[in-house]
Amino acid sequence: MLKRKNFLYKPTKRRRKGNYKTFSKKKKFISETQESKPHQISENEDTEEGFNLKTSAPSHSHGVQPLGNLFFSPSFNNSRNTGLGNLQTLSDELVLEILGFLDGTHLGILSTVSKSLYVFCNHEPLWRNLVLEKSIDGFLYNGSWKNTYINAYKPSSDVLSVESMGLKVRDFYSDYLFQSWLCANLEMKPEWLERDNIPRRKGLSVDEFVENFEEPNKPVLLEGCLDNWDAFEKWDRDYLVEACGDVKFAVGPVEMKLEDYFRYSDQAREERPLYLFDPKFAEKVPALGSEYQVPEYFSEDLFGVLGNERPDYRWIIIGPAGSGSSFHIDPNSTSAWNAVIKGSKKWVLFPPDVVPPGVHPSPDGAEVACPVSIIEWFMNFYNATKTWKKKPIECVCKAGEVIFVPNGWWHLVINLEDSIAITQNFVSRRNLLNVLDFLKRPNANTLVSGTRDRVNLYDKFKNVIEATFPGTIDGLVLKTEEKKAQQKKPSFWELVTDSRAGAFKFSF
Ligand SMILES: O=C(O)CCC(=O)C(=O)O
Repeated sequence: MLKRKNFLYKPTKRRRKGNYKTFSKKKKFISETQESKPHQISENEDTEEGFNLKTSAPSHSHGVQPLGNLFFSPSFNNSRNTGLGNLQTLSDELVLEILGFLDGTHLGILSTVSKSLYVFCNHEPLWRNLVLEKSIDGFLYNGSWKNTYINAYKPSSDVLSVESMGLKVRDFYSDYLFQSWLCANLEMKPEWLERDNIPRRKGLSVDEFVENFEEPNKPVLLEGCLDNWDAFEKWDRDYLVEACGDVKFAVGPVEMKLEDYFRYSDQAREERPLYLFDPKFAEKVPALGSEYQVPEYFSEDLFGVLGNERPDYRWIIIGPAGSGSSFHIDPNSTSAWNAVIKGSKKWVLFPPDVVPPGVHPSPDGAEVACPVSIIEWFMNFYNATKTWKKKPIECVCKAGEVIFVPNGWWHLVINLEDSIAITQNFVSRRNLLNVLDFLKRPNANTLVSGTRDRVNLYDKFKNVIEATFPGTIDGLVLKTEEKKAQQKKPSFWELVTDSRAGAFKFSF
């Protein structure tokens, strides 16, 4: 099965920040008199905190309110607890984890037991998991994951059709479920898009790029690189659907026709929309591979010496607004470029020595815990960066622009509109030694990605490089050592200050 791009830090563990003070104000979120309005933020309303809901149809909240609102409720009754009985002591995450073991029929039946179980059993991610588990060959999205499941698998229970009407429950308070709903329905705040501190260059020479950006390992946004791409002129949804026909592409854990993917992405309102991210697109539809060219800055790609045995290196990326990639470092210590063909993407990048707030890599570097969704990271952690000395590099990369992502940099990307992009990861002489060091790590079998032969990749790559470009590795090692020695050598001024300090010492 094809997998989405494997990153150095695989975002496998997810967590939600517990307490959301900003949502505890009664006047914004509760309304006892308006049962049909679960939170007193209405569509497109600007709240005091400046949050805007998406204008298109929001997903179903089933009346869930943030926990803080309970303290303003006259009855002080949380139907979340009364309807769970003895299970009420379990956290929301644990309840959902347990419900995740049920099939569609049993989820449907359980949802009729109490108001609380109705809300939990209709939590869309449960139905999404059921659909994705069963639909390796794709699915036909139908307004919600639950409807999609019912239409595709027609589980044997009448209760399922009743529940798909989407009832609203009174007095149900849960931060976890509320935040899940909110993150699926929030627009990006304008202030999250304001900072634009990346260097932008047009018409840069390759030498200037290497000297000013690749060698010092710094990001840059390059304009005008796509001007001659057929893809830039031709690729839009209609063209791609026509060109790709029944070919299926990797979308999360399943494979889908483009037409079916767009049907999903047009309707989906969820925290983490499925992203089309396919490393074999050019083999599947050769025309796609020939309609773009690697920009001249990135033409050296030493992994090319491995031919078919090279790790995955190029992807077509398609996703709706709100889809994207949460914080990660790119695979195998490679650098990357990412070209936006349609739409636009917000980027936030941190240098290798700064772990982004809210992100917790495991000590061996194989996994990372981060917020459930990208919007959640912006809501809960983005502000923290304002007071940090080392500010992230940020930008909005628009259609026609290419961003250079240097190796080892943490980055997060969110699509601001429906987007189509191409990205490639590469090894040049500037990062060859980093890549070799990475492939040689003792836990290479868990860290190396995009290829089956993880353990032997180091030897294979090193041997072919030595045979193809004799002396290159030794030359680079020598250069690096000289650089280090140069950095260690005290400068003239340091020598002068030292000798003066010494002089003082002696004169005492
Ligand atoms: O979602 C995107 O376009 C960015 C993808 C990305 O971060 C990557 O390819 O490393």
